[in-house]
Amino acid sequence: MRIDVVTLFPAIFDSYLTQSLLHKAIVRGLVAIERHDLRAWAEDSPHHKVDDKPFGGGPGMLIQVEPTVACVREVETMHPTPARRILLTPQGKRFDQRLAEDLAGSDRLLLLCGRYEGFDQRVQDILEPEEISVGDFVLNGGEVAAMTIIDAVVRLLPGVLGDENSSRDDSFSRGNRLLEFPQYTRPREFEGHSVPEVLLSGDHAAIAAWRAEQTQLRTQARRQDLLGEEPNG
Ligand code: 6GU
Repeated sequence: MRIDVVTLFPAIFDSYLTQSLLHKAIVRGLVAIERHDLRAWAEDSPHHKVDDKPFGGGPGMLIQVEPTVACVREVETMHPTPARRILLTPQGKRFDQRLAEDLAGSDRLLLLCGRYEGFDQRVQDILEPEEISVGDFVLNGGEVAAMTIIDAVVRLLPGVLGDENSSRDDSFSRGNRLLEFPQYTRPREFEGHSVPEVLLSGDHAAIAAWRAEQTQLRTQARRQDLLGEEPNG
């Protein structure tokens, strides 16, 4: 998969792309992630300004249509694979595991990160991106949302996770829309808190039954909304 990220703050991604799982996936050639600084497409060359005040008044600044459209068009020509265009905005469709699984099936994503009060509406009208939000709260910009999407999608790509920690049984994945059961490792006892006996019993059927029960109890207590949903939907 190739992921192009258009942003006013490419450096926000620096440490994220050079650590841990993401770094390994990039080094192994399973994903290529390219950042593009929108300011490089600014009309005004000394200041590289890409924002202006909203017509009709109101607080804040909007990202302008000309540099954004020029940038997206040029970035798309940098590679022959057609891109699925995504604009990160709190007005978008809510991101979830099902959408992550859907995006993981694409060969190329183009993520457009907004800042300030957002983009001139003509960016959406002309480029017709899918609009995605990562939740009902407001971030200072789309960069953290873009990293959220990249993180959720890349771990689903074939070969990124080893077999021993496959994403198949993750909470919210297609096969499993419930919360995960609690897990324990050594020591068996810490500050009076013991590991449940059943997990030390070696009785695999009893362990599986306990875990299934914990999954139900947790989901019931915390996320009743998940129990109403049909699996594999
Ligand atoms: Cl995608 N962007 C911003 N700025 N805020 C958000 C968001 C996106 N998703 C939730 N809040």
